[in-house]
Amino acid sequence: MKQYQLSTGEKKFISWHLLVAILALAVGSLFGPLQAFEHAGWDFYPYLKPLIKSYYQGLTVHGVLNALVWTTFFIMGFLTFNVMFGLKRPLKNMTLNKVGFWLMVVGVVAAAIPILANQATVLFTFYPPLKANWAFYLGLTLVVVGSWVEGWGLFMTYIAWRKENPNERTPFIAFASIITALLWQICTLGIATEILTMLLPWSLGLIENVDPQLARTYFWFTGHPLVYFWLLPAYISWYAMLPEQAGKGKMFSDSLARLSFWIFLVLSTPLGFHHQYVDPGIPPAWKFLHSMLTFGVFFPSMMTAFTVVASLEHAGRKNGGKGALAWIGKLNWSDPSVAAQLLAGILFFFGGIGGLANASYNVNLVLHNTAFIPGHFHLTVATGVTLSFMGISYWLLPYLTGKKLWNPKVAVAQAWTWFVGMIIFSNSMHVLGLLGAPRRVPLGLAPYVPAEWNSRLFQVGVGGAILFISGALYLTVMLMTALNKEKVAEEVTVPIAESMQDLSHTPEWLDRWAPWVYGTLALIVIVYGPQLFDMIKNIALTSPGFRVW
Ligand code: HAS
Ligand code: CU
Repeated sequence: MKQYQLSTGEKKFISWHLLVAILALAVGSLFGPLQAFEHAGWDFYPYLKPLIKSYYQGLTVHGVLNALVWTTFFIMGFLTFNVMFGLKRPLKNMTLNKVGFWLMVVGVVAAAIPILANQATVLFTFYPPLKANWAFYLGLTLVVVGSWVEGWGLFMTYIAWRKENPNERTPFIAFASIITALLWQICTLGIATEILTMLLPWSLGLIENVDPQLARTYFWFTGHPLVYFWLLPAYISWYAMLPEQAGKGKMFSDSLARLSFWIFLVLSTPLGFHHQYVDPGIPPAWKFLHSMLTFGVFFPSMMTAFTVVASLEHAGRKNGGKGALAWIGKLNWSDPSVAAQLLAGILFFFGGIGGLANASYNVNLVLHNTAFIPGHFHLTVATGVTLSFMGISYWLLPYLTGKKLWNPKVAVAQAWTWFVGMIIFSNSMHVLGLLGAPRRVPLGLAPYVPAEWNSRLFQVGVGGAILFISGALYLTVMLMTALNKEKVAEEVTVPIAESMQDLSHTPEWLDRWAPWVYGTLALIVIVYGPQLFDMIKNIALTSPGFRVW
């Protein structure tokens, strides 16, 4: 059966998202190895002085471009693709989505200028009282607003589809994409409030001081669900695309997949205090409640691990795989898209386990603000998510451009070098954290480094070097594919792993929005409301801004 086709204009629109995403990754990931090298004692920052003034400016570029820009642009492009392809219809209002996209682009440029001018060296969490130039906050706001507008475009498209198809189950990739976009709309209210009521007026000189504790609370209202906004698009691909690519496998359970997305919607936002266990202004009882909910949000990931591995096993056995684990060898490891996503999933597993350590109220006191945390998030966002997105782009770019993927063997090598480099890098970061090494510190300059850190700091540098090679390979493959004169023989088939059961087995309540959305809002009000009310009522605008760089 012939697949639904996107128009040339629609493909171009999605390609633009990819272009901005990959440009951000190209610049942002340049600084990762620089930081790793600094830790190993090979400090290149002094040579960059005319351009980049400090380690912290480099770290800000790295965090903002990689964690915020690369992810958000890739995700909005991928979700838009999923909605159109999944629902087999064009966007309801393409102009609206284009407006959203260009707002995001203007925002990125507005934020980039002060960062590059060393006027916003405040890292990707931009905690006050560190004070950046107003253009930085305005730029971030525009990125968020632009992503909202694109999200509205997706909701309108879904509603239009629903009217045309009142009794059909929403196709999974569109269903999961709409939930992801909705999660984003709800959770970004925190950061929007933080910037619009405090940081922007403060940076413009309209108010003199800020309340850092309240600002951090707003930030983490968004900051934690942000990690699921990154993760869920990768999960969409793992659930509904990867099994097909890995060997014509089917999705083990459509119902489990849908249920896990609903649980993510309900549980992602009301647990931001697990980033604030050491903050003095929040009573322990609330922190404890958020820690319990954090253990709750662990379950949909376990469901995902189970469902995806079962679907992959189906693929492996179809390919002739036998034994308890030997089927793994029969997956299509030679397909770079498959290799990248499988390796991403394997490392993500360990990132998830580290997350449980972080989430434990008392263990967190040992780990917080140590190198363990960047160790954790390089397995999650920088591998589980980023390596998966790289894997997706290995079929998506040829699909969008009609150009053949340039040298798939190099792309496979890219996935493996990322995997190996990240094991070395993140393992040594985790251990360094346990040994007490702080995060966000140019450790190469620190006079207090004990001897037992040295071998680990060296490994951080080695991991960084391998990751640098991997990043360069990725960019080469993308660039050479975009320039490739060789066209794909016929339209690239979009990998879709159908459910093993007929969709009529999926209970109808899993396709009903109201209970889940109301439940989500209610839970947020219950576990954030009282504390936020208290903090806003007692707002203490006491801290002036600091520029420590
Ligand atoms: Fe986290 C800090 C707790 C998941 C990202 N996290 C961070 C920060 C970032 C981040 C960026 O409770 C630092 C922020 C900052 O700058 O301060 N995190 C958790 C927990 C989870 C978790 C409990 N984190 C993520 C994800 C992220 C991410 C996902 C990005 C995408 N994290 C914390 C806590 C902190 C924290 C505390 C604060 C620490 C502090 O003190 O500052 C869980 O949701 C994880 C659940 C995951 C699993 C794994 C399931 C495994 C799967 C793999 C399947 C395998 C496949 C492959 C497909 C249970 C699904 C098969 C292959 C074959 C070959 C067969
Ligand atoms: Cu979190």
